[in-house]
Formats: sequence, structure tokens, C-alpha cells
Amino acid sequence: ATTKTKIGNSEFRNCFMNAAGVYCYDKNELEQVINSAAGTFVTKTATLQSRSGNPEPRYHDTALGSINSMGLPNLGFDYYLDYLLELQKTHPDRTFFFSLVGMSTEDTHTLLKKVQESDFNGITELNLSCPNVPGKPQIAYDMETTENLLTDIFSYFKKPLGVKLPPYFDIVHFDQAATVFNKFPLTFINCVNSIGNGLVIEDESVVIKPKNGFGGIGGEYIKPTALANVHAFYKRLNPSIQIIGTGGVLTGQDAFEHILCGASMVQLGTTLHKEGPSAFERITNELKAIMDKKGYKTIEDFKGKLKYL
Ligand code: RRO
Repeated sequence: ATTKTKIGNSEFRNCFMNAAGVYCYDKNELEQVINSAAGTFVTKTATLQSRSGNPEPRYHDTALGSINSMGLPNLGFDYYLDYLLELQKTHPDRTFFFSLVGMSTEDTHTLLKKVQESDFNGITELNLSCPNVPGKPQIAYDMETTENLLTDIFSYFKKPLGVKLPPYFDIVHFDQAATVFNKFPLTFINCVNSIGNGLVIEDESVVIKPKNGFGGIGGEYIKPTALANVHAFYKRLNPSIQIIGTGGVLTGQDAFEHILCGASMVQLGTTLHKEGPSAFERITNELKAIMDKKGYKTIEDFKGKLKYL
């Protein structure tokens, strides 16, 4: 079996990649993903200026997943763009993802106009779902703000663009969000970012310092929510908008389920953080073994084909 895939017009040797925020802070981490079995990488979400993020400790692993309140630490837009432009020369056969968001609407437009005017020929992921910057709400929970933002963006942005979404928890919200996204020429949506503002307690105490312990939840805890979001949007979106599935992927079986729900690409966050880039080879081999056993030769053979009772 092969796990190759396509997003927009770009082909990838494998449908697995990192989730933004994990193994993507600097060139050293990104190179480790390039040199693993992953199909590609996405950068840490970049802002116009570099940021040091929230006070530590700000990431904590638990038996069933993770909690983080990193607060968008990143090396700044220019660092990642320069590296991506360098990789276009050294790896002309590959396509990489650039994650971005502004600290204000104005900054977001400045960033996307810089991408539009640059030679970057990869795929841009606009992060509409960071739960961890004190005072800044998760943008995609506000449908009107999201529609107005995308209207303005697509007036000038002509390169492949997708959005990273927070999990939604109500059927009405799936309907409302899909109605908005279907108005735009998005290349993909990515479901889901961490479940925002959870609270992990150990030994009578919170485990991370920012926001008195509140942070985004990832890992095993969130797979049913992630699968529901992937499938809800798969059923509602124009077929031209592809879906990247993220959340609760520990094994090849988890990835198989994301693809069955409609995912064309699958990202590893908490699992990659816990296990390191060798997780890509393990999970790829596990997915291939499931496909071989079922007689599926490509992911198209089962993508979106979830059975109902
Ligand atoms: O940096 C973070 O705190 C962070 C971001 Br931008 C995000 O999108 N999701 C997350 O769990 N953490």
C-alpha cells in the first residue's frame, strides 16, 4: 500500500506531517521532520515580530495527552520565510506549509500580503484557533469576524491557503462554520487545534504556570472530538476544500479513522512531542499494515467512506 496524498496541486510522499507547534520552532527541529518519514512539515505559527511566549512551565504531558499554554512563542515571520525560500532551492521537489497569524487583523493582512508578494510557492495555513494568548479569543469561534477576515484576505491573496480551526461542539456551529468556509476558495481546513482552556491537576496543583493552569488539551483525550469535526466538515464542505485531520493520533488505527472521516492529510502533535520524529515511521507502517489487511492500495480507497448504522 502507499500512503501518498495530494493537497491542492501538491503531491506528498506520505500523508503524515507534524501539527503546527510541535517540532517546528526552528531549523534544527524542522530539519528533523524533513529527515523523518513525514510527507512534509508546517512551521510554528509565525507572527510579524518574534515572541518569547508565556512563562514556563507551559507544556505538560499526561498519561492520556497533553496540556499547553505556550503563548505563541516563535522566531518571527522573516526567519521562517527565509528558511522556506532556502528549502525551495535545496528541495525543489517538495512542498512545505507556512503557519501564520497576526496579533491583530492588521498584522494578519501584513503577513499574508508579504507571503503573496514573496517567491514562496508552498501552502499557507492561517491559524484561527490559538487558545493561549491572554485577552485574545479563538478567532474562528466568531463566525462574523471569520467571514469578514476571509473576505478581505481573498481580495488580494491568490496562493494556496487553508485555515486551522478550533474544535466545534454543536451541530448548528458546524452548519454555520461550513456555510462561511464554502464562500471562499480555501485549499483546506485543518481540524482540530487543541481543545481550548482545559485544566489538568496533579497533587492538588495545576501543572502549567500561565492562566492559572488553563491550557489547550491534545492527545488521546481529543480523538472523538477531532474525528467528529473532520467528518462534520467533510459532509458539509465543497469537495474542492480538502481536510487535514489532527487530534488524538497515537497509532495507525487512529490515522485510518481520520481518513475514513474524510482527512486527506493527518498531523501528529502530542504523539510527536512525546515520541519524537521516529513516530512518523511507526505510525506509517501501522497504517500500511491495516491497508494491506483490508486490501486498500491508496488512501482514496477508503477516504470519507465511514459506514453508518
Ligand atoms: O502557542 C500556543 O500556545 C498554541 C497555539 Br499558537 C495554538 O494554535 N495551539 C496551541 O495549542 N498552542
